[in-house]
Amino acid sequence: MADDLKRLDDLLAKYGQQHVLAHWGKLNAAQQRALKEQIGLADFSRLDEMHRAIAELKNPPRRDITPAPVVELDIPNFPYAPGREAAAAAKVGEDALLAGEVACLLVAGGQGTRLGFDGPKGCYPVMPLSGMTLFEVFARKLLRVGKVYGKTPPLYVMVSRQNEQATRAFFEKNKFFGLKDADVSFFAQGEMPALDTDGKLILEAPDRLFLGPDGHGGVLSALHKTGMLANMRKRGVAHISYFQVDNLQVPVADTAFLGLHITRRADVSLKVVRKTDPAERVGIFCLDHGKPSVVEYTEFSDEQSRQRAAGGRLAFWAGSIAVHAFSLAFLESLAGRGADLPLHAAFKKVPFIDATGRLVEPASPNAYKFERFVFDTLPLAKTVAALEVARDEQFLPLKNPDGPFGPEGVRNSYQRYWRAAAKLAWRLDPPAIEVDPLWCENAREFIALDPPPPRDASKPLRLPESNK
Ligand code: UD2
Repeated sequence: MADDLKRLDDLLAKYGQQHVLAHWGKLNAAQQRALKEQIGLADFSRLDEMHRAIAELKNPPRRDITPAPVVELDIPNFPYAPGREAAAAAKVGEDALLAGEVACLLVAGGQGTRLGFDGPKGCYPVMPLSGMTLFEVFARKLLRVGKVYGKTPPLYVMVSRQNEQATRAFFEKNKFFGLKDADVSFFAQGEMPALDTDGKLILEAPDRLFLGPDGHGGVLSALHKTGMLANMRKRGVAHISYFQVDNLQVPVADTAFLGLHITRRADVSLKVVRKTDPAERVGIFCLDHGKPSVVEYTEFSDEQSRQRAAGGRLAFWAGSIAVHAFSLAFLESLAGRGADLPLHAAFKKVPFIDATGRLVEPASPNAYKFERFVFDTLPLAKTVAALEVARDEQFLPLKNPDGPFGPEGVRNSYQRYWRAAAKLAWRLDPPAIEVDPLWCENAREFIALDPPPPRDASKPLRLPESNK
């Protein structure tokens, strides 16, 4: 072991990280092996990239931002109508679904720290009357696509080391919510270490470096490394519908959006909602040095956020809701180049062990964590298409323990939307409402389905009533 120790020490010395071995003498053989393995797997060449990301956080690069073109809503009032170009392309999206060319990609590797829920966020019982979980909602949305188009798109779920087991077990326990298990694939994203303010790697235990999920942008290398891109290609997939685990109202395979993406021959497409409050904290779709980009709100000055265009609306109004379509060929070409998306640093609280080996929970941020963002694919694309969608129809993320994006806030907004549909269809206002995602996707479809009025409109309403 003495040789081993010398070799590790030499390697770490090259990068100024010898403190990683500070507790070596107190470790048993198994712990020493574990730490040695972690060090062996660590890609120290990334330290330069991490330092660059910290430098960019402290001194953001100069941006040259201008508004970007978006296909806007045709009818901006409830129950809304998508932009004409997208509506006209919906048939192309339907054909892609009929041909089995679409896969759904759900990113669910985040730690959901803000929500404070003990378990993967997708296991959260979010629906107002049934308590259905987010994962089941998405599964039922997929089953609906299968019912309408004859083919259920395969589902690829990105998980992380922290939640992979719990996520798989939840799907298995629930028999994949009616999906075929062969149509559901889980794959784990990569991890990144954290650095303290002296540039030292953080140890979370005497025998373990801290490692956290590498951000939703880790999806690119994870799809490649785990063989999922090849798996998609083998299945005949050409287009990928990407969404986040927190968005209750997201359509999993929107034909107008997919149609626009395909007819424009876009590499990446995205959905945006209209920002009305300049201070809203969402990434903005814009051109940066002429290239389509999503720029975090933190990189906008107050003046830019408030800038008005002709007609008085916000110049930078297009808030990204983190819903994308990707062409498989584009993701394959990025993976083939071997280049990862850029790293972003964030200054966070990261528990660490002190010189005595005791775990310290810091009261304020103490270290840099690193993530990649999936929207950094935009500037790499030859063509990008952006579609405006109605906020209450398609964007309802569960993020926090309370407030508008907490469970109660989300259930209230959900019910406000569907009660508006009931009012339009029947002139009735049920006290509470839940709509089975397998039955109906949005208020326009609800009205087209022309369901019979409820037997008793004074009671909470679960639709369709035939479900009971
Ligand atoms: C993201 C966007 C924001 C807006 C918002 C919409 C960023 C930096 N910001 O904010 O502009 O579009 O979403 O809801 O993206 N995830 C992983 N692995 C990870 C980290 C996250 O799979 O390592 C997943 C996570 O499970 C979730 C999604 O990515 O489904 C979003 O993660 P988040 O909650 O960190 O994003 P947020 O709210 O900061």
